[in-house]
Amino acid sequence: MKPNRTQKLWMYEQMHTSRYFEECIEKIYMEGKSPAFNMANGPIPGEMHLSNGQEPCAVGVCAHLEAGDVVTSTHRPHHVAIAKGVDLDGMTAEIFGKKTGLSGGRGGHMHIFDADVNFSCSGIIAEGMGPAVGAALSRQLQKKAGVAVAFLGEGAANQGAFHESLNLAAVWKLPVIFVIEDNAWGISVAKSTSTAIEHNDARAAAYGIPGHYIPGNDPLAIFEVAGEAIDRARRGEGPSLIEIETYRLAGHFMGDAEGYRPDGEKEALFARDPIPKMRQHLIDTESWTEEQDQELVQRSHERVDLAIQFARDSEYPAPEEAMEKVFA
Ligand SMILES: Cc1ncc(C[n+]2csc(CCOP(=O)(O)OP(=O)(O)O)c2C)c(N)n1
Repeated sequence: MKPNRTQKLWMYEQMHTSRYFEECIEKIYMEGKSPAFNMANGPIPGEMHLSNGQEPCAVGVCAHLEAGDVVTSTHRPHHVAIAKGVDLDGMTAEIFGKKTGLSGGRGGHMHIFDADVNFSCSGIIAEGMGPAVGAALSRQLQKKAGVAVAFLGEGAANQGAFHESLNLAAVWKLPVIFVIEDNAWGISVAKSTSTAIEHNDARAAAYGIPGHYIPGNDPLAIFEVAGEAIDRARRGEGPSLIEIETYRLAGHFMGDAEGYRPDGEKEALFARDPIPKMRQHLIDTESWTEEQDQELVQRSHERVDLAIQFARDSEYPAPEEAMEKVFA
């Protein structure tokens, strides 16, 4: 099923929102971190993993999801959270460690939880797969509508949790979709040195479930394949595995010198930036005008600017609250 105009514009706007959000976070993250780079300093403490370049994976999949569907994401979660409809003010405040954050400022950027739209993520790689399988099982047992989607990186596909989750989901025919964002690098480790096969969709056969590989970091192709897999899960026909070729335009984390990248890789990736490509597609197929484009971009930027202002203006939690809401 191909996306209609409304769905294309929704995907394009979420991609812009996510990209601009990360451009702002990138700048703010560096505040207070010089002359000596200390992760603890500045308005955004801790590690920061940007997802710019990977927006197509998030929008192509989440375009098919409702608030009641479950999504688990990774340590690189912003694009997926935005596409799933996570509260942007609460997410931004969480990244800033503020009291108004979705987890009261305790989780930071790798631990965004929004129960209203059933979104969670984790700094432990492949960790979201078990909870996604559990959410799918609860929907099956309670005969409730809804699917679960677990996003993971290609590095995480070599974790034990990956294989255990696929097996259980396949045996019990659970309504869950596993989406691997293959950005070619697990920190500085190339996929070719960590994984014996070229594409992880081949692993689906070992569990008797459909596997799909989507080249080109193309939101339209992702929309089509994800739509089929999600419909299949909604019909009660069980899980699917999708691997998407995508690109991380930034380092693994902020502060990464990226010395492992071959010469010219970064330039080549920027030349294939999916956002201008989507814009050109809209011009070619949807009579998209410059004026409409500016309006959409401005709207997405205003939304982000407001969320950042909200986060900056919010209070930090009081030190005496540190032991509240934690297991002690
Ligand atoms: C269980 C576990 N082992 C190791 C790490 C350290 N670690 C953080 S990110 C990462 C690489 C992840 O690569 P990938 O899954 O491809 O995701 P990407 O960073 O490319 O988005 C590793 C090994 C971790 N967070 N969790």
